[in-house]
Amino acid sequence: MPSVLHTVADAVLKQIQRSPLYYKRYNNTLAYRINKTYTAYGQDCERQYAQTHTSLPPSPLAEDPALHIPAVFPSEKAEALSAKIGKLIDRNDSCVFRPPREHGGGIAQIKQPLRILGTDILDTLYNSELDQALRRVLRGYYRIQGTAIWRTFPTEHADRSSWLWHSDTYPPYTCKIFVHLTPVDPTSGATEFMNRSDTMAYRKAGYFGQYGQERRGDLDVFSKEHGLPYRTVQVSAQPGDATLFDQNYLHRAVPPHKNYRDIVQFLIVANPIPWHEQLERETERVLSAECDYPKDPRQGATTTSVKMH
Ligand SMILES: O=C(O)CCC(=O)C(=O)O
Ligand SMILES: [Fe+2]
Repeated sequence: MPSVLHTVADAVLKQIQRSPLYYKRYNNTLAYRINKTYTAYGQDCERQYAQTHTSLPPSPLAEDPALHIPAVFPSEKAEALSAKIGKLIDRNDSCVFRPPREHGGGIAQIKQPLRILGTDILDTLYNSELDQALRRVLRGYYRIQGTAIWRTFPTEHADRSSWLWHSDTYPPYTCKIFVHLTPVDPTSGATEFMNRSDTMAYRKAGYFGQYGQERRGDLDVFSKEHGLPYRTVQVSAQPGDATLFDQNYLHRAVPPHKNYRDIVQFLIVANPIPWHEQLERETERVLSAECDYPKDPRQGATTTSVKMH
């Protein structure tokens, strides 16, 4: 049983984490300790990078939630990967995880996707436009923290928690990439995002979309109740295109209505050395890693990680 003192202390901490000064600084409502650790780490990486490079232009995700970068991976290879995913699903291979209906259903995830589907998809990060954009977002070098690949099926029952408006609530100096294996557009499967200032306005009005039970699908209704703008951004993409996004701005998945949607997702974290050198040092870890963030981002640190998106 938590003591009254603990309960009061938790309430005070939550109030601090949900105050404008705090979430504007960190763009999340995480505990102070994790934000402090990631900020110190990210600033160290940033300083090291700045010693040998000219200064970086501003982040393309400073205000906009997402950036479309075409043709980061050959479209025929993207389509071949999608076909391979289809075969694994059809034969109900042991690497296929289908969350049951009571956990949202609607998707099939490939476990250990880089081991099952191969590592060619990592070549994506050699695309110079994507590499430059990532350097601007992470303020220097970066690494692949983890990978997820899943298929989203057409459905009318949008009850997964990522189909509700949410912020992943990840630490600073992180971002996510989608590599599209199937086409998406606003009517079929394109994730919906809000920009930074709108995300902050919703937080100010009390909407955080952090925990499952506080997430809602009807922010259009909330916006009217609180006099807020409801302008959402969706990015159309073709197989082989990337969408880079800040997972802490409010967003939600939109189930496709016609065909399924296949996505590769990378979680990216700032790093003192380039991603491919890091990959050589920790190939085994990267091949198994999911899109959770580690509690401590420094090299060789404990691998305990936190899952939430
Ligand atoms: O599947 C999607 O479109 C969005 C998933 C999501 O919320 C995330 O990756 O953080
Ligand atoms: Fe998310």
